[in-house]
Amino acid sequence: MRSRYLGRDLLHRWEGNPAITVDDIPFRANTVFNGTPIETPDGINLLLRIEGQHGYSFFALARSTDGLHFKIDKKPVMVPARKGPFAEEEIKGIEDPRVTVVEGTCYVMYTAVGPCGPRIALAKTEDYVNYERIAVISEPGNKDGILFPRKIKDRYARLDRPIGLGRGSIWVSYSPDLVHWGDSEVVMAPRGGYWDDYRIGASVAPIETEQGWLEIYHGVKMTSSGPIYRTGVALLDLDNPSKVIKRGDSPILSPREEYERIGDVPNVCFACGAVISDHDEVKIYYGAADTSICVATCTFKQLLEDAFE
Ligand code: BMA
Repeated sequence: MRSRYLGRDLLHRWEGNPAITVDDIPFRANTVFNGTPIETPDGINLLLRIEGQHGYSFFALARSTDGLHFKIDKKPVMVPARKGPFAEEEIKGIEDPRVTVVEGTCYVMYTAVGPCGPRIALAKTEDYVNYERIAVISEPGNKDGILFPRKIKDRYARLDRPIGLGRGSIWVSYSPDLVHWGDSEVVMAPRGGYWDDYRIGASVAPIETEQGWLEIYHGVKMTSSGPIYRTGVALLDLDNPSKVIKRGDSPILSPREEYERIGDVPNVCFACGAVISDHDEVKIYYGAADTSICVATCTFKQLLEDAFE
């Protein structure tokens, strides 16, 4: 069937994009990107990845009542540990936070960049300002760790992206206590010839639906002028997420606008979280060109149905 979205994106870009740029940051910084939403009784906060002028990344908090217009706290909320057991692991910064609330606790999985490369780490917060580190939970060479919003068969579950043979695939792992992880299985690999043929990783915490876990992921295509990061969807089995029920052929968002094409890393739309309103409107937050944070929307029905056309 000929897709209704041929030649354009399923997601609708917010007219006010980019929602947050470095000009909105109330302290010196190089750039801001890859923010993850946290729903609060007062609205939607974003935990932002900020790259300082020194070159490494840390997190700041942006607050909003409408999920579109944000005000950023005057000081960063989480910076790389400089003493204690996490210091060595975060020596080159902390990146790409993803928030999931599980059984009422707000967890942040993030990338800790240490001397041997990126590892997945886990922290939790009660007030979005103070973060308690729990553990580093992967070996080096892993990124894009995201917790599922509930246990699966009595165990916590996460998606992540170990780099095997230089090509990252999405994997699932399980844990009884959030610290010890195992029973890892591959979920999806890059697809030769497609928009996601070089590398893929989970982007948004899996969304539970009656049909399965809806996963919004990123896929990379390598070109002669570098990678292109796009966003797509897959549906995973509720009891066994390593089983892919279906996977969208086409991306739902591709870099097209100037703010997605031009920046520190060109041609990047890198989602890090989504919020679904009571009216079934989905807001997806994504980093554009590693230089700003943008918002794109669609209806839940579009994500579940049209995205797989
Ligand atoms: C990925 C991550 C993201 C980044 C993206 C595009 O590997 O490191 O933080 O936005 O590359 O540069």
